[in-house]
Amino acid sequence: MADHTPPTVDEPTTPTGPPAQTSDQAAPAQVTATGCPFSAPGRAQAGEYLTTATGTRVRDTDHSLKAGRRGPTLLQDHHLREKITHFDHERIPERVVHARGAAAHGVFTAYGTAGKLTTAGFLAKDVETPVFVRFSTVLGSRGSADTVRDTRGFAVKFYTDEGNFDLVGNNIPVFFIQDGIKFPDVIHAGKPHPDREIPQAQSAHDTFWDFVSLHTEAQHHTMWNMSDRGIPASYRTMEGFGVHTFRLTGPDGSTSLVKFHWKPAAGAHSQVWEEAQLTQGNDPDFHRRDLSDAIEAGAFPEWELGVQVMPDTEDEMFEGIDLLDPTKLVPEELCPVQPIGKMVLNANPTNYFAETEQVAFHPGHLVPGIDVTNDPLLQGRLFSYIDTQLTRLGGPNFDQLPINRPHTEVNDNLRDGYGQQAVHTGMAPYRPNSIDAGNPLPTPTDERPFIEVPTKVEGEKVRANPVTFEDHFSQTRLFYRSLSPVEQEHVASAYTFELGKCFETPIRERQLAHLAAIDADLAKTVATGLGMEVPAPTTTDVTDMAPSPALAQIKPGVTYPVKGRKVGVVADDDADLKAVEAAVAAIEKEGMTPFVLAGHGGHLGGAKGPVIDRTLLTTRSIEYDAVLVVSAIAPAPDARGAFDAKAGDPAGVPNNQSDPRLSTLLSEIYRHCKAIAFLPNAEVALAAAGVSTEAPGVVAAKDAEKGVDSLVELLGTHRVWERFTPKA
Ligand code: HDD
Repeated sequence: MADHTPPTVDEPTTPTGPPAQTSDQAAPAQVTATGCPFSAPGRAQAGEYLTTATGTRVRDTDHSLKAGRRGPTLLQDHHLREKITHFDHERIPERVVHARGAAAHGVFTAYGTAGKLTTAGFLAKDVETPVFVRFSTVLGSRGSADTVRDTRGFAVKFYTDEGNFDLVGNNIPVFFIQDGIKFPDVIHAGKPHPDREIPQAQSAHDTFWDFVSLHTEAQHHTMWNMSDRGIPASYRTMEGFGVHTFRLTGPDGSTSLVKFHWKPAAGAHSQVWEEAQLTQGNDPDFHRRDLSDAIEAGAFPEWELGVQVMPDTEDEMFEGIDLLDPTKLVPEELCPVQPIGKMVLNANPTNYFAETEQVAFHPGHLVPGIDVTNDPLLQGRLFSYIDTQLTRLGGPNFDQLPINRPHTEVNDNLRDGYGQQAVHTGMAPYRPNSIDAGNPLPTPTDERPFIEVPTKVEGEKVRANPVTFEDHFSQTRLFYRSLSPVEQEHVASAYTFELGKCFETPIRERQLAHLAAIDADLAKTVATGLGMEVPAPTTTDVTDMAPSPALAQIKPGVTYPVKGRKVGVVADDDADLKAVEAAVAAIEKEGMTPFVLAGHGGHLGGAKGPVIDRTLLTTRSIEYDAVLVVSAIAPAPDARGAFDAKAGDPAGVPNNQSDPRLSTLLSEIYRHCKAIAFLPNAEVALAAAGVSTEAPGVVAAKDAEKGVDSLVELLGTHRVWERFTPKA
C-alpha cells in the first residue's frame, strides 16, 4: 500500500532575519485636507490660467468648436467633451441613510483619565488629536430639510497616531432594532413610499408606523424620536451616544465594558414642533448654517466625551440590563458618565464634496485598546459600512481620499483598484516575502498592534436572540416617565401628530395599544387627540424602573452658557439708535450674536446709523433665541396686501402702528417660549402681536443693557417653559 500521509512542508510564514526596511518601502505619501504630515502635493488647483485636466492652457471656454458661426459642433472639440463629460459625472450616489449632513474639523484633547481603562494612546493626558465630525439626519435625501423629526447622526473620526478611530454614533442612545439583519426593513419602512416617493424625510406616515408597531423592539427608539430629541435646536446642542457597548483593554490587560457619551457644553436643547416645521420652509439649511456660522463667528461648539464603565462579566449584564442589547440604555444614576476628554470644532470644511460628502466612517475603524462586542447590531454594521462605500465612493480605495487618510504610516499590501492614488513601489505586496526584504512585517506585541480581546465563544449556530432581549417596554416607560412635564406634553403631541398622518386604522390601534402598555395617561391623551378609544395594552408585563432624571432635557434649576445664542434687536428708523447700539454691544459682550432687525435694509436712521442685519422680508422668528424690542416697526408702504391700515387687529391696535409681519414674528417668539425684553414705548409692538407684557419671560427694561441682562438670565434655561404650564 502506498503511503498517503502528506509530506511535511516548511511554510515560510515567519521570515528569518529580514533586512531592514528600505526607503522605497515607505507608505504612500500624499497631502490631506486635514493636515496629514506625510504629504506630497495632491491634485490641487494652481496657476493663473484656465487649463484642461491635463494642464494645457485654454483660451476660450465659452464657445464650442463649430463648423462656421452658425454651424454644428465638431466631435473634434476635446475641450468641450472633457468639460461636459466631467460635469456629467460630478454626482455620486448619496448615502443610503444619513444622506443629509454637515461637518466640521476640530480637536479632541484627552484628560488622561481613561489611562487605566484603555491603552488607546489618543486618550492619554493632554494628547491632542485632530477630528472630523459629520452630523446628519437619517431618512431624508441630500437636499432635504435639516429640522425634520428624525434621529441625528453624530459621527466622529479621530485621526490618532495609531490609526483612525471612528465613533459612529447618534443623538439617541438606543436603536430601533436589535440585529443588523433588520436594518433594510426599518429603513425601507421609514423612507418615502416606493410608489410616489413621498413623504420626504418624515416618519409621520403609514409604512414607518406599520413597521414600528409590528416590531415592538422599536418602541424605545421611537419614543426618543417623539420626544424633543427628535427636533434638536442645533447640532451644537445635541448629546451624542456610541449606542453599543464597547470593550476596552487597559495597560494591565484588564478589560471593561463601556458606553460612550458626548455632552454638549451649550446644553441639550431642542426646537418646538411648530418652529421646526416653520424652519423647514424658511431655512431648510438651518442646522448646517448654524454650525458653520458659529464656527466662523468663533463660538466654537464643544462637547465632553465621557464613558460609563461597567465590569466585563461573563454574562455581559449590568444591573439586569443586557449590555449587548442596543435597544437598552444604562441610566446614569446607576452608572455615572465619567469625563475623559473634550472636543472643540474650530474649522469649517473647505470643500463640501471633498470632505463632508466623501468622508467614510466605519465602526470597524478601531485602534489598539478599543474593541467591539458581540452586540448583533454592531456586528451587522461591521460589514455594512465598508460595503456601502464601494458603491458610494466607487471602489475599494476610499481610504486614500484626503479626508479619510490616516495621519500615520500606512503599509497595507492592498494594491490597485479603481481610484488608486498611490504609486506603490516594491515587487512583493504579499506576506511572507523574501524579495522586498520581508517588508511589511507583522507588528510585534510591544509595538502596539491591534489585538482582538480573546473572548470565549461557544454555542450552537442559531438564528435567535438572547431571552434578555425580550422586554421592549420597561425602558420605554422609564424614558417617558423620566421626562419633565413639558417634554411629556411634547411627546403626546408628537404621537398625535404622527399617527394623525397615518391613514390605516389598524396601525393607529396597534400603536395605541403599545402606548397603553407604556403609560396609560399618554395613551389616553393621544387617543383623545385622534378621536379613538384606548385599546387594551399590548402587555402588562412591564417593569417599573426608577426614573432617570438625567434623561430629561429640561432640568429644574440647571442653566447653560449663553455663548453663541442669537438675539434679535427690533427697531425702526425713529427708534432710540443709541439704545440699538448699546444693545448690540451688550449682546456681543456676552459672546452672543446680535441681529438688528428692521423694516428695510441698509442702516437705521440714515447712512451713519446702525447696520441692519435682517429685514421683515428676509427673516422669521426661527432665527432668534430671544428678542429685544427697542421699538415697533411702522408698516412698510409697499407691504401690499399684508395689512389693512384702517382695520384694527384683535388686540385693538391699529395695524398702521406696527407691521403685521413683526406681529407674526413676535407672536411666534412668544408661542415658542422664547425670551422677550422690550424698552419703553415698544409696548405697541407687543400689543399688536397679542403678547401680554405680564406673561412670564416678557420683561420690561429701562434701557438696552438691562434688557440684555434679562435675556441672558432667561436664556440660561433655554426657553421660558413656565409661560405655558402643561395641564396637570
Ligand atoms: Fe449606520 C451611516 C449611525 C446602525 C448601515 N450610520 C451612518 C451614519 C451614522 C450612523 C452617524 C452616517 C455616517 C456619516 O456621516 O457618513 N448606524 C448608526 C448608528 C447605528 C447604526 C448609531 C446603531 C446603533 N447602520 C446601522 C446598521 C446598519 C447601518 C444596523 C446596517 C446593518 N449606516 C449604515 C450604512 C451607512 C450608515 C448603510 C450609510 C452611509 C455610510 O454607512 O457610510 O452603511
